[in-house]
Amino acid sequence: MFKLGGSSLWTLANVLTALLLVFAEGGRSFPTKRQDASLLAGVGMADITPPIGEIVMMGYASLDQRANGVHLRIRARAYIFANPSQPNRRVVFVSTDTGSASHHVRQMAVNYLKSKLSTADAALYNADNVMVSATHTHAGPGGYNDDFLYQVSTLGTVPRTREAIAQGIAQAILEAHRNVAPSTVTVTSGNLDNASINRSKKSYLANPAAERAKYTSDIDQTMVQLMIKDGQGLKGIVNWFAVHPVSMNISNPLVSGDNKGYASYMWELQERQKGNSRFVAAFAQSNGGDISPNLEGPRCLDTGAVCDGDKDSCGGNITKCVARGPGYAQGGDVLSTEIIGSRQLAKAQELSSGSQTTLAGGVVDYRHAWVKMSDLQLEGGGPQMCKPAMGYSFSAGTTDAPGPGISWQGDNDPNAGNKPLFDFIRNILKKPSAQLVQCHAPKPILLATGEMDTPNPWQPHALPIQMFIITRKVAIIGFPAEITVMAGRRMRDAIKAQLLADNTVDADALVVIAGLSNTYSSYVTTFEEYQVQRYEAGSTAYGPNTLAGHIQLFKTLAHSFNTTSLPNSTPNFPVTTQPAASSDLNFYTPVVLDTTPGGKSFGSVTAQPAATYKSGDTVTAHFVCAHPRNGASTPRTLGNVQLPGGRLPGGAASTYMTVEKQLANGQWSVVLDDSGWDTTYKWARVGVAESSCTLKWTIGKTVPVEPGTYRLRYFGQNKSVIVTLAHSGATNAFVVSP
Ligand SMILES: *[C@@H]1O[C@H](CO)[C@@H](O)[C@H](O)[C@H]1NC(C)=O
Ligand SMILES: *[C@@H]1O[C@H](CO)[C@@H](O)[C@H](O)[C@H]1NC(C)=O
Ligand SMILES: *[C@@H]1O[C@H](CO)[C@@H](O)[C@H](O)[C@H]1NC(C)=O
Ligand SMILES: *[C@@H]1O[C@H](CO)[C@@H](O)[C@H](O)[C@H]1NC(C)=O
Ligand SMILES: *[C@@H]1O[C@H](CO)[C@@H](O)[C@H](O)[C@H]1NC(C)=O
Ligand SMILES: CC(=O)N[C@H]1CO[C@H](CO)[C@@H](O)[C@@H]1O
Repeated sequence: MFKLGGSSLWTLANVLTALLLVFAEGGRSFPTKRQDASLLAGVGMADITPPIGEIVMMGYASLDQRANGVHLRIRARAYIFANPSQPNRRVVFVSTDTGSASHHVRQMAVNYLKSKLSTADAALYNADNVMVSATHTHAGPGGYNDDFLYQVSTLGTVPRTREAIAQGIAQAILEAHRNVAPSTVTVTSGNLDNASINRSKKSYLANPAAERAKYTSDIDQTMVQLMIKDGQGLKGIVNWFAVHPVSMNISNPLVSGDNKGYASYMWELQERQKGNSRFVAAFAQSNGGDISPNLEGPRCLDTGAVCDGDKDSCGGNITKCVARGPGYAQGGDVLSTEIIGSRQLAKAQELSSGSQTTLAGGVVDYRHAWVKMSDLQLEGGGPQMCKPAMGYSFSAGTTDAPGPGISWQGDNDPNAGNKPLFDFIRNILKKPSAQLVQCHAPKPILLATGEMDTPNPWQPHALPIQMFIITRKVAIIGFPAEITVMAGRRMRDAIKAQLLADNTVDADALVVIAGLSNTYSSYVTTFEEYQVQRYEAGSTAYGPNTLAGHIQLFKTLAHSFNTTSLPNSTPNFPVTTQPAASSDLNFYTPVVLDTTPGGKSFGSVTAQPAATYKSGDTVTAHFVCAHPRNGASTPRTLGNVQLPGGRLPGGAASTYMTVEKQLANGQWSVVLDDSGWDTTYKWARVGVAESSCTLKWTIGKTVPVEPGTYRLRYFGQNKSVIVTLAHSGATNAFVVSP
């Protein structure tokens, strides 16, 4: 979800301020194909956690929600597939724990990757065969988006965020590249109950009754899973299920992969505990545009009553109406994340032990094109797409995180004159042209993004569209937006029909939508849902026919698997070039100086843990610390402690904290870092340049712990005008009993 959040007028004022500021393997050989191998496959994973410390999270677009700590480190998970008869024709699927994807970041990742490979191997990868799909967690730091509307919601671009994500993607692909080997790749699907609800039922009900009658539910329960095995056992899985990772709410300040990140973490942890350290499990996004994990539905914050269904408000106030997750009463959003993550994990593991279709024979292939959306004309003399624009209800948000209450979902009366203030501010930015207003009707335009190109385009004019086929059994659509359940079903059906008509796939083939791939262009609803103008429709960028346009484009792409080449540029398929990278502009003040309270040094402990704990308890300690944007600690700077296998236990390149166990010889050994579910690191600014950090460890929550003597350690880097220095601090030792 993306909305003008927090206090929306302030956000609009912010946009204005922002604008004012602006104006002032060739030849590689493989072992001979084994009897059970069906494809070549490789898997890899890497940390992508960007700098934290006052960086706005991408997703809720609330300037108040800053990344000020780490719960679960975010990751890129990469998978390479090829047919053994064409080992150099590869497809690379990458799922990232990010709010959205960026074509600029993907290009940077491909460039990093190529720089690490031989010329022959570098030729195997390019942006055309690499698909990067965001899980859509709302708990990842922003600063990487391609277009200004999304950039401004996170206070601009942060070059180090882009680099961290791009380098992590490249690292994950590199790891996968190195272990590409004959494997048995299978696919299976099933239905997951009780992990999602539809948050825009009124929109869904606008779809034709005959169409709705084909389905049992207003959610998409389909879970599709690829599984990769070889002689050594389970190597990886890629799972697609449609649900928003908004279990962690708009107040959460800690980096997290949310429910999908939790599912990945838990399965990978279980395999590591069995000694299978190479296993990578992606829980990727699909057609979850209108799907919430907050199963208890929208309730009034003050009374707990069910909200009024028409406007999702409490007596007219939408800000009070917030959906509750299943853990609301017992454990807040962390428990809700665990519940929704565990349900996805349980179904995924059930699928992994059920019957499978083996992917063998048939080609593994890809298609990619850049198309200029507003030049696209529907076939048969149909209407043309609109330049992008966002509607009033875009600012209403959803019941997962409502807006400020100036607009509401379902605001589709352009003549009501109900927002004189909005219109006033909007018109300072850009009064929408009459043509734009007409094209988007009945959407009342809040932001004429398609007519705003300063300092960068506010929304994309051109979109990357991409498709993979993996044998005759699986097709993957790299969809550059969030798509609703019914819109996604129409898309899948249309693509399947095209692929079947071309005899490109078998009748039992599965077509998967990989949501939020390669860039971000907000939402896509059906034409009928668009008329209702709830949040998702108000955020459907290219007008009422946006879905029809995408279906036409992807059908053309699908058909090109049969004709071997893409058509030349025409109004029906307006191919264009990749847009230039946008300028790196941001409104963050740099960290200039870190200071400590009188008499204290960096790393001194201001609140010690207790002397003894039992498994299940939470250990807490407070430290005098420095701004986390200066950096964490790497294994190299960790000092005189033993690291398991020479690297951090969570596999990340750096950490803000460790849990250490005392060995018989008195030395300390790292058992946990900041990357897992059992630890949290949280920073807070004190006064002007002082900082306080809180470290927590819930003993044995997911990683079993032996009784013994332990300590918590904090790591940071303090900055003066000229130099940044690493420092650390440790708590007193404490005893953990069973
Ligand atoms: C709506 O509810 C929010 C949250 O409880 C509150 O802050 C705000 O004042 C309310 N607005 C009106 C107009 O009552
Ligand atoms: C769904 O989950 C809730 C708890 O979140 C539980 O109370 C309910 O029984 C579950 N329903 C089904 C059908 O499993
Ligand atoms: C988010 O969840 C936490 C508990 O996990 C709660 O304290 C907080 O009030 C919630 N925020 C909102 C906006 O609901
Ligand atoms: C295209 O489809 C036709 C009809 O099924 C088939 O005969 C032909 O081989 C396909 N061409 C390609 C290039 O796949
Ligand atoms: C950073 O902290 C270290 C350790 O406390 C201290 O020796 C050093 O002087 C500090 N550097 C600056 C620039 O404040
Ligand atoms: C058909 C269906 O799944 N309907 C559900 C839609 O979501 C609401 C909660 O918002 C449920 O009560 C319905 O059962």
